[in-house]
Amino acid sequence: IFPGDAKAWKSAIAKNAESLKTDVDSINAQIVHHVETTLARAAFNVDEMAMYQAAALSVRDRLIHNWDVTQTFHTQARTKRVYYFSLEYLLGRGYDNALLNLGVRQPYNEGLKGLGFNMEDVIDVERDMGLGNGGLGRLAACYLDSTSTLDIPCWGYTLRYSQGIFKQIIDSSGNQVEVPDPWLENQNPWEIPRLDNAVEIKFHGEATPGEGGKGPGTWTGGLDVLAVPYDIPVPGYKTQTTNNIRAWSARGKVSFDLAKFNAGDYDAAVREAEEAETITRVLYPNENFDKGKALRLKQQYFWVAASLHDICRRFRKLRVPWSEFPDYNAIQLNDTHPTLAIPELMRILVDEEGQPWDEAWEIVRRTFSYTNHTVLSEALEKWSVPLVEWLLPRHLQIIYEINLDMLKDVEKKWPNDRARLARMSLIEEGYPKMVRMANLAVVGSHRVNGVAALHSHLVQQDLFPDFVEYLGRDHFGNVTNGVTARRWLLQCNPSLAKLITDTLGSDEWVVNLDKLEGLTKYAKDKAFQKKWAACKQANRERLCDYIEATLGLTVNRHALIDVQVKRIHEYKRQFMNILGVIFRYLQLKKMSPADRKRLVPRLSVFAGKAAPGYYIAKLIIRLCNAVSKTINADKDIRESLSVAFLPDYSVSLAEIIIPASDISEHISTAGTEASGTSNMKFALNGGLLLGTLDGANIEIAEAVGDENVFFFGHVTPDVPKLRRAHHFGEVQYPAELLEVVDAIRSGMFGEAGVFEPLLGTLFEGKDHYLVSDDFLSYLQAQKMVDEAYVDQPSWVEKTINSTARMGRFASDRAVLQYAEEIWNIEPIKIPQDA
Ligand code: CJB
Repeated sequence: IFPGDAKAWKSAIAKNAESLKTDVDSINAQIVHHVETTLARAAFNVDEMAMYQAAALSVRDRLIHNWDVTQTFHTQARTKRVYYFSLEYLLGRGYDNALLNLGVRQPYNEGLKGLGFNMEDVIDVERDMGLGNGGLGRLAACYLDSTSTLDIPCWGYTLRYSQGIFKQIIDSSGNQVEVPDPWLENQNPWEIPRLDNAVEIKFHGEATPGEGGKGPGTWTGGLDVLAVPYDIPVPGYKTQTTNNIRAWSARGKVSFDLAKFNAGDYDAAVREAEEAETITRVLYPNENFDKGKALRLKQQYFWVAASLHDICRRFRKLRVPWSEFPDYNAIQLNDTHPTLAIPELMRILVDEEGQPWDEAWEIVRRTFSYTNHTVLSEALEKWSVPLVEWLLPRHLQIIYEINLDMLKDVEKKWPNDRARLARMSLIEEGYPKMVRMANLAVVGSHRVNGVAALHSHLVQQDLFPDFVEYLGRDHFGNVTNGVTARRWLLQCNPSLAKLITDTLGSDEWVVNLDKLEGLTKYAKDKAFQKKWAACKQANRERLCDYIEATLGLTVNRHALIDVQVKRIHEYKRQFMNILGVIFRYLQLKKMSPADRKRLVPRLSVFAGKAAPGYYIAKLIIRLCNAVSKTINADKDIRESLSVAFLPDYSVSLAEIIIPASDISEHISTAGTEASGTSNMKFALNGGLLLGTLDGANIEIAEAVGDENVFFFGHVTPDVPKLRRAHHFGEVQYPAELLEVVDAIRSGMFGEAGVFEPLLGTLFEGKDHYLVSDDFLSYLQAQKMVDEAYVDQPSWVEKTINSTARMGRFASDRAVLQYAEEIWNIEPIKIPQDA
């Protein structure tokens, strides 16, 4: 195995491993090594950023070591691997997480102290890896953490965007302004460039179908672009397993055209390279919305083609028949974004590997499975046929062939049912015709799942009823989302984590979240309640400090903290929340100072980004800021109510906000939020939920008890008839809502006219998300929160019980369910001597 002298290698490897010892002195030596050599700095010249970089590089050395061992072991053991295809990985910061997972946070803490640095300050200079928009990308990050922790061989595949999610600034009028996210500016210690593993990806060109449509076809000519992989190691918690996220970056095949340069055409000399690099220049900043831009389709193909190329190359080395491909590879499609992988694998199998069409199709279906993350029609991906034909001519032929087979089959089962054929076709008729990516994902997979019980039901009932009939019920299922307790409790809430570990006598809950159940015993225990409440207060203070530092706003540090943080979207109804805040403000204004004092003081916290082109969502942000300006400036009210819109919501900001919350709002119109995952994080951190009967809220209440969740609003089956009532103008608007609308129109919160388009969404048949229908019930729920909070012992008991019963929302549970029910893969522990 070793070139040259095996003894020399072995001794060098052993020595090198020794340099990774975890006592404080060794750790400091490793850090100083990077200060002196990698950063080329002297001790007097080390600031917090340099210290972060050096410490992170020393952690990276450990990660790479474990990564090497893991990958070598998996390869030699010929294990099956899962490939999680996700266009987004919202990883956040890596340093603290890696320290905790590697079990070296304590010695690093001490080491840094000795070198004159404070751990929290060093952690704070790290930039988030923001390669995602919201829930979908963060879910992928949690799942990768779980696969490593559970010793399940897994690789994530994604794109390495030069610009991740934009940075949000709020201007003086309260508007969102987007500025680029320079996450790579200071170099990223968490990625390993693999420049020698680049892959060529083709676009455009000419295609001919194979004989009879099913024989091997050809695809020639066209434009080649290079895909360069960057690997991000993902450490498991206290295990050597370190899985990988491979992120592709686009490069021109020729970085510089010397002939054109010599001819004096300087622009043309670099143009091709620049055009290629555009493919991975920026993450599309839309969530739950499909814009149908050509560059996005290019991104999608570039990504899945490079990833499949990689997977197939690895598979060929096994030297087994292609029919065994699904025994070694499971590919999870995270939403429809990677659906082109289905025709691409068909192309590889049929055109390049000479596999018969029907056998290739069998391999494809056994390999892929598809997770749906939304039922919102504006988010369902469709690509225009002319666009697909122009960019990927061979793939369009393959899609047509798949469609023909399916439609013939459907026709056999349901003769002369043209309407059914039209509904199920992979091609939607119209001008232009469109390829329906979800239909393709459904037929090209062996399993389709939604992400919460209600959502999975709606996926079957509303989105794919014909496919349920055609493919059978077993083709569809549910895997309720989950979150990793490593980041979302152990890391973000160290004081509560410590209290839990001390109380349970073990930290086993970190890898077996059901163990939290043991806390219920202490829910009524006064001494324990006191400690529990003290953790919340400390987290509250931390958030108040942050608010003061970023907004210059001093708030009542004993106020109930009411949080809504997530992408800004009409269906998530931040609008209803801020209307409720205004209502509270108007009530407070009418009260005597004594009555005001009796009411539980509130701090309403908002954060979230709006897609740059989403006008109404941006107006919601503006309204939140306008309302906060008026309320926070009102001296009479200040102690009772304040409002903070925190700019630039991110994973690391969530880590500060979530542990501090008393109430968090998950108030989407019933049937619109597929699952939600922040609801799980809040409940896990001893916050109660105020929500609608939507997404995972329902299952959370089942787990923690209805008495520990504040529900309100209409249920999913009510929605169509309420929408109809709006359409026919048969709606009674509650006086409370009209009073709030009048207040906005009066100019109480600045230029009234600015908000007219937003207010317009409530009236004249436009209230698609039923804010007016749920508003009264929302206010009542808020009143119940106020009343419940007064009885502190009972409130704290609720929060303890709620944390204690959140075990089933661990991403570990979700990943194990995928492994057993969908991927057919077993955990495999890396032996000590590997
Ligand atoms: N989701 O974040 C996104 N982006 C999309 O384009 C579609 C859905 C969200 O995915 C989360 C993870 O499954 C869900 O919890 C959330 O409800 C959904 O909106």
